[in-house]
Amino acid sequence: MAAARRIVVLTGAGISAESGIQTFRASDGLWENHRIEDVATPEGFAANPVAVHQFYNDRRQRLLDTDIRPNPAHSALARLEHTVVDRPEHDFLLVTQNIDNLHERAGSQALVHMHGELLKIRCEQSGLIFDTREDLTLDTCCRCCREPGNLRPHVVWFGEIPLAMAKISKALEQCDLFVAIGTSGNVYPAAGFFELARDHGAHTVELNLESTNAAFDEHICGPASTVVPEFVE
Ligand code: BJW
Repeated sequence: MAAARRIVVLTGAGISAESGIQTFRASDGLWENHRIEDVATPEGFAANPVAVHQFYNDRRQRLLDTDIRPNPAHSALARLEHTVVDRPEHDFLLVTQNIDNLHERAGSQALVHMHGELLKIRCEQSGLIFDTREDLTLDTCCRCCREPGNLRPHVVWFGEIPLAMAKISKALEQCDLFVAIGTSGNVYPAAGFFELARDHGAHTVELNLESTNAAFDEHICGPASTVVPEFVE
């Protein structure tokens, strides 16, 4: 860690599990009770927008109404960023697949939400993005076009292109340390990031409850709230 100058960290649902947010593919995960085709594809949304808005409204409500807060893993990554960016010729990018807001609440700033953000919605006509915490009728009419039914969750579904890919690819090609935390490696393109970084010379490390891919250079197994602070400090 001390020798690394350019660091890219990829996080997945596992980093927020100990904050009380469900992962996707565990036996008690989100995909147990919801079919991906129904709630996480453009086709599912076109077929039943009300049900998809409900799925995301429920998750928003849980994020806002409960005592869900960042855990020590989120805080450790925010500290790492501030340490790294203070050093000359060092760089740091945190790429999260998560749509919760726990990284920013922990203080991370060099952050990309590649699968979108739960608390935002987007007008499909104009592309304008709104914060759902503002006074807005979520699933009927948007401020810009006043048309009904143009709003959708600002998230990336299967078959859609993840956000900020150019920025992410550039950082992966330039980094000398790539760290994946709490992601199963089931979903592309994120699942291929470690190979891109490794092919450009980076050391690759996985932190997870269990090893998901033997091809990482290093594996650190354990709960994120314990192993991430240990790894960072
Ligand atoms: C802990 C822990 C603790 C637990 N401590 N660890 C073949 C056929 C068809 C399609 C494809 C194909 N090959 C590739 C594709 C494309 C497709 C894809 O990957 N499909 C696969 C199913 C094969 N991908 C796409 O369509 C993507 N777009 C795309 O590829 O566009 C083309 C393109 C790309 C780039 C440039 C140009 C063009 C889009 C994918 C969108 C994914 N969207 C979702 C929903 C987002 C909104 C929402 O939240 O509702 O994103 S799906 C879901 O999975 C969500 C997550 O971000 C994502 C990854 O899940 P994650 O985070 O890994 O969670 P889990 O549950 O899987 O794993 C948790 C891990 O944590 C586990 O390993 C645990 O062990 C660990 N853990 N507790 C540490 N306490």
